[in-house]
Amino acid sequence: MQRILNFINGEYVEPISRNYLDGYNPAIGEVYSEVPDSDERDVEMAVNAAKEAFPAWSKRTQEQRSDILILIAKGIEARMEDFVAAETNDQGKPLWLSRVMDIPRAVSNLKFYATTAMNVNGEFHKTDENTFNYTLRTPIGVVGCISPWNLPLYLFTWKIAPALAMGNCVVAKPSEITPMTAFMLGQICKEAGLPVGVLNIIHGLGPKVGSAITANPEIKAISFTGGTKTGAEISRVAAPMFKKMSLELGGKNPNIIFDDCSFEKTVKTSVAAAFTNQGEICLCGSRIFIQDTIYNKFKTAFLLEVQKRTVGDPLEESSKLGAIVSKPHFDKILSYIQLAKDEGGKILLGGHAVNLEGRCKNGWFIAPTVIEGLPFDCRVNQEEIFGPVVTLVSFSSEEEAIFMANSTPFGLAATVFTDNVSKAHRVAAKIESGIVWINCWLERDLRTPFGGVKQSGVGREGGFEALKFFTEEKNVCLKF
Ligand code: TXE
Repeated sequence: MQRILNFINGEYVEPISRNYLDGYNPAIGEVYSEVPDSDERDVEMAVNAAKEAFPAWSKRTQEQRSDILILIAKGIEARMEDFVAAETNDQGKPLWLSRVMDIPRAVSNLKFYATTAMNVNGEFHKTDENTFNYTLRTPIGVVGCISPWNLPLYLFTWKIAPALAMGNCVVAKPSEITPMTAFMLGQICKEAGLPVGVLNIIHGLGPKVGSAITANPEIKAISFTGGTKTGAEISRVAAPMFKKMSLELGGKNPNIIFDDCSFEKTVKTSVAAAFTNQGEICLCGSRIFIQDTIYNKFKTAFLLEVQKRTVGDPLEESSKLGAIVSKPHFDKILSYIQLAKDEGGKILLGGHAVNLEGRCKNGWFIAPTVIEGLPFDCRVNQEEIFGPVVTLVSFSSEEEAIFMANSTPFGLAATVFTDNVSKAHRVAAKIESGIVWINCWLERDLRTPFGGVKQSGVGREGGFEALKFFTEEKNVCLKF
């Protein structure tokens, strides 16, 4: 049984409560780790360590801080296979996906922000011959980073890297469902020479530990990724305390397919957008809108392609879908499949749990599920399922497609498939989302602003957006 510990002031320590939560390996459906059941006392300890470390860390040169982030990135690379195995055992995703996406992206996040931070400049505004302004950009102080279970180390580093790069000290909480790789990161940071107290990693329940981070008056900014309901709860606490907040929340992303698309590529990309990571990516295209002129042709080709996405043991290279991250989430997804039937949908493929033999016989697996015949505004087409479940809806006009795409409370990402460039730009401009991919999906340039509108979030991560979020700006006006 692997015991996970908090990482506070450069040391691995037990939670003050000495209590632990069960950590599951979703592929086998069994407890395999113990997760600290921390509380506000542990958060207090972490905040004190961060406060202690802040003066020296914030006074380091940018180059010194960036060098350490690069060493942390190299430390992960040196233990790549350990991190890959840990991520898959914890989250349930296929090993090959941890190896090509999650862990390499965590390394890229650290390297990207280490180098981008070297290019952050102040601004200069000359008002007249005797008056000019310059801006000073300074770190905020102690900041809180709270991350979800779908892309554990990928999103954990996506938050802590810019925070650390800009000279802040961090109290970070990974999801209690997938704590393993964040736990391993502490040792890598220590070996990289990150000074004690600069990064503190606390494990435990959201409403207990996450809310203690949100409510702690010494923590001046919160960067959160997770569900929309949780984002609202964090705002309720942090807004009256005038904390800076970056909220990356849920999605219910439309995938609009016009009849003038490059058909084969559209089918393959749509399947990837639907089922990568078991559909547990907030950017997944779960509502597929197909122009009626090609609806049946696309449906046939799409179903054929989905059938190649075998569900299996995440450790098998042949498995395209792995396990669902937790039993509660497994049950939630199955409940939405039942709801789809109740709402009059037709299950074209999947629609059930998958029972594997051998090692994974007690694991939590769901078949990739394709549903048609549902109205665009029913609950299944309006609420985030966050699993391997997509719906097919036909449309006739561009206006109808845009209207249905924009019909949900979310606005995170969208994909549009057409070879008509003016149509692509016209539709992209009208879709209510923070990200639009045209003839592609999950193409990520880390310099671009990342985030959603409506109930998909507040603020943007990525590039200079994240570096600005984790700093304060002061304008100095000089007249002589
Ligand atoms: O979120 P939860 P989940 C969304 C995704 C889905 C959700 C999946 O679309 O909706 O995140 O992650 C902690 N105060 N995105 O179910 O439950 C909790 O312990 C403070 C969007 O885990 O909200 C965990 O560490 N913290 C995103 C974290 O919040 C609390 C990309 C998230 O948990 C808390 C990825 C509380 N009261 C997933 N309650 C994007 N838009 O980029 C829980 N937590």
